Amino acid sequence: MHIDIISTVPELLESPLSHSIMQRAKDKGLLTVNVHDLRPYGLGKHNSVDDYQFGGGAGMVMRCEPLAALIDELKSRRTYDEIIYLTPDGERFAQRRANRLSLQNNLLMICGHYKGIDERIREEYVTLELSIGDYVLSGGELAAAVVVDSIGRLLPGVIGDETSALTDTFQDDLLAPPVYTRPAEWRGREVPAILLSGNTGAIEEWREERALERTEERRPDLLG
Ligand code: 6GU
Repeated sequence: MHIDIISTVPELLESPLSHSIMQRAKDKGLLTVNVHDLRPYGLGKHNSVDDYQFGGGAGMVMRCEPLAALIDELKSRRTYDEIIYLTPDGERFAQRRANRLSLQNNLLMICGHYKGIDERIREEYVTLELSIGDYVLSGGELAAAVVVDSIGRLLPGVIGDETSALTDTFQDDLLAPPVYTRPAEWRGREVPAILLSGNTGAIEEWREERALERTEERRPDLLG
């Protein structure tokens, strides 16, 4: 998969996408991510990318021309399956969408700042608008990093244990059961004996019960 990201603060995206599983995906050639700085496409001698909003009101709006110039350049090089705008008024991002996006080849993500981008860019180019939750971030970059991470780890071959992405919380609409590692006793707290029993059938049943119990307690909304 290839992902292009348009940003006025490309530095914000470097670190989160350069470690751990994301770095492994890149090293294995399964994922390439290019962050494109919008600033050189800005207008005038100050490379302006934003302006006051028509009709008045606080907050700047990102202008059409710089975004269009960069998007057109990128579109001339690739055919995108989705052009995604990260925005708090977008569709709430969830695992189902991550699963679907992980099957695509080319994605373009646009990170807005200030009051957002001119509505006409959304009409002209954007095919999918995503929000990562009901709170406001100062820009789309951290949201883009969240979306890229959640997609990247689903690409076949990225996670060592091929089954582990499938047993995640949310993958089957249940929260994950508790997990333990050595030592078997720590500060007087013992690992549930069943997990040491070697009885794989009983262990699987125990995990399903704990997952259901935890979901009922913490996220009954997931059970519908
Ligand atoms: Cl995608 N962008 C911004 N700026 N804030 C957000 C968001 C996105 N999702 C939740 N809050």
